Amino acid sequence: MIKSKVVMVGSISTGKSALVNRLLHNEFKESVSTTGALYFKKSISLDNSDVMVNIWDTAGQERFKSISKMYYRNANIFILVFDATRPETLRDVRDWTALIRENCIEERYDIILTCNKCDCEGTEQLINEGERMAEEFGFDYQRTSCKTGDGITELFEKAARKSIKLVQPSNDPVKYIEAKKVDVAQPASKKGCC
Ligand SMILES: Nc1nc2c(ncn2[C@@H]2O[C@H](COP(=O)(O)OP(=O)(O)O)[C@@H](O)[C@H]2O)c(=O)[nH]1
Ligand SMILES: [Mg+2]
Repeated sequence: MIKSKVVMVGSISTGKSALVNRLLHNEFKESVSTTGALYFKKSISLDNSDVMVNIWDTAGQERFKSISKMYYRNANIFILVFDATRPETLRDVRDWTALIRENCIEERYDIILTCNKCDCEGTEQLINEGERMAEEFGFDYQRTSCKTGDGITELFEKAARKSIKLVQPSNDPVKYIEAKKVDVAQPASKKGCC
């Protein structure tokens, strides 16, 4: 079975934990506190295959946009969430994108920009702005509401489908070996000069 590491990122209170909660328990709570377990597993069935997604949620450290390096390591999919009721969270998407790029130089990853809280009133404009930003960056775009459940299945199925493309075990073994060689060579050559 294909395994994929899916990381929830985005500014605080955008609904990252609520999205995970919807996926796992199909429920919505007005106040969820993100403490305790931050790592979840779920098997997602697609037409021809099952994908085991390992979902990493953050617990408040996203407030400082400094999530631990272990979140980025071997990450395949980033679900980058903004809140359709708060424009600043869409502006933050640029910072999150830069952070992902800096931290995932060697990973093969993909990003799904997720516009959450689409059930709220007056969100049309931000929903559209989000779509334009997704086009600008070349990301997939998904609207969601944890309150109504809209878009949640689509979001995680998208993540699973993208994972298959990224993590095919025998995708390109030669490239994989070359990538490993580069990994080992860099620190060794640094050692040599100092
Ligand atoms: N109306 C509405 N509220 C939401 C939605 N998703 C999350 N919330 C609320 O937004 C707040 C923050 O959600 P949370 O999952 O803790 O955000 P996180 O900090 O990104 O993990 C909570 O009060 C949620 O109930 C949504 O789709 N619609
Ligand atoms: Mg949370």
